[in-house]
Amino acid sequence: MTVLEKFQNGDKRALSKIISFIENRQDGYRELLGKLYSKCGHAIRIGVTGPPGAGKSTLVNGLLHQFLKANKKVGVIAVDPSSPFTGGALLGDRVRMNEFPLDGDIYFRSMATRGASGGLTAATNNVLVAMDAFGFDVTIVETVGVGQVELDIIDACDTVVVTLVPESGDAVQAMKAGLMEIADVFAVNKADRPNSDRIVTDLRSALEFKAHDEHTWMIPVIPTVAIEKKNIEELFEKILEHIAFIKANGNFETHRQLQIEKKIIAILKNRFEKEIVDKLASQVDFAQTIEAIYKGNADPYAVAGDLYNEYSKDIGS
Ligand SMILES: Nc1nc2c(ncn2[C@@H]2O[C@H](COP(=O)(O)OP(=O)(O)OP(=O)(O)O)[C@@H](O)[C@H]2O)c(=O)[nH]1
Ligand SMILES: [Mg+2]
Repeated sequence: MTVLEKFQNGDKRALSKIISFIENRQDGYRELLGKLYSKCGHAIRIGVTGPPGAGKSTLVNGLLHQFLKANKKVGVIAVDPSSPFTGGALLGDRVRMNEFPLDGDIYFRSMATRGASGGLTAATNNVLVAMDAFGFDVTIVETVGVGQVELDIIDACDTVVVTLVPESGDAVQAMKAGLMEIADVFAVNKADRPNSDRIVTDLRSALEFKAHDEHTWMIPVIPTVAIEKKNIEELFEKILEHIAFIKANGNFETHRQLQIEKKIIAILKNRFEKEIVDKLASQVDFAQTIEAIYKGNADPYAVAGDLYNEYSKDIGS
């Protein structure tokens, strides 16, 4: 049996191999992804983001138990934040792996991003496609909400859970960080800590102020204590409610279609960029050009303009 056949038979080791193959962009990965694309579209995508150590993994763990109870198969991706503060993705995975049997309905994968530059959004999306095609009902992506890349990853999800803690500050800070725009559900975790009521009330009243009517999803704010599995069921239900809400009002479909458009553009950009860079590197003597610009005999706009004109002629032919 080929790896793909094993994958289609539900072999998780084959899934892991296929994910590595895609992640490493081995020869033929595009064709493979093409095949997988035609088999996906079934799994819902949940993003869980928030500051380092907010309790995202613990929350995800709690949600997994809820999904298992509902007889759902779940694939989880932990996007390693490459952060010197946490560096905990591997250990985290190990702990959770022990809790959920390898042959069960839960599958974990962490994205090897340490030291990697760029391409993380595409790689994560591709892994989501592989998990979807494998037959998971739900996929969950955990990221540390820091930069644009993480925001892009989260943007591909149907429902985004933003995790905050009592120490995260107030609603104004959440607004400044753009969290109001990306959150579909707020979890204020570590609600066992002092002053957790304050941020909950604060967020709720800030959200009330946002323009809304009966067609708007009202972002719920749920205090949780992930280590004690407190309010996890409520969080789980809000996630399902949000999915049902966007499916009913058409936003689910619109958002998915927008993701497809973004994907096509990303593939094109990637291929053009690579082609152009390769061509320039083989044909242009940059040293001479740089020297000329440095000496004031040319300017970078004119040089880039000439190169652009020359190359776009080629594309048109
Ligand atoms: N007091 C308290 N501690 C919690 C709670 N939830 C999680 N923790 C603890 O907070 C620490 C971080 O939890 P994680 O679930 O690893 O947090 P994370 O957000 O996934 O962390 P990174 O992935 O490293 O950013 C662990 O020591 C947890 O046991 C909670 O509700 N209350
Ligand atoms: Mg974590």
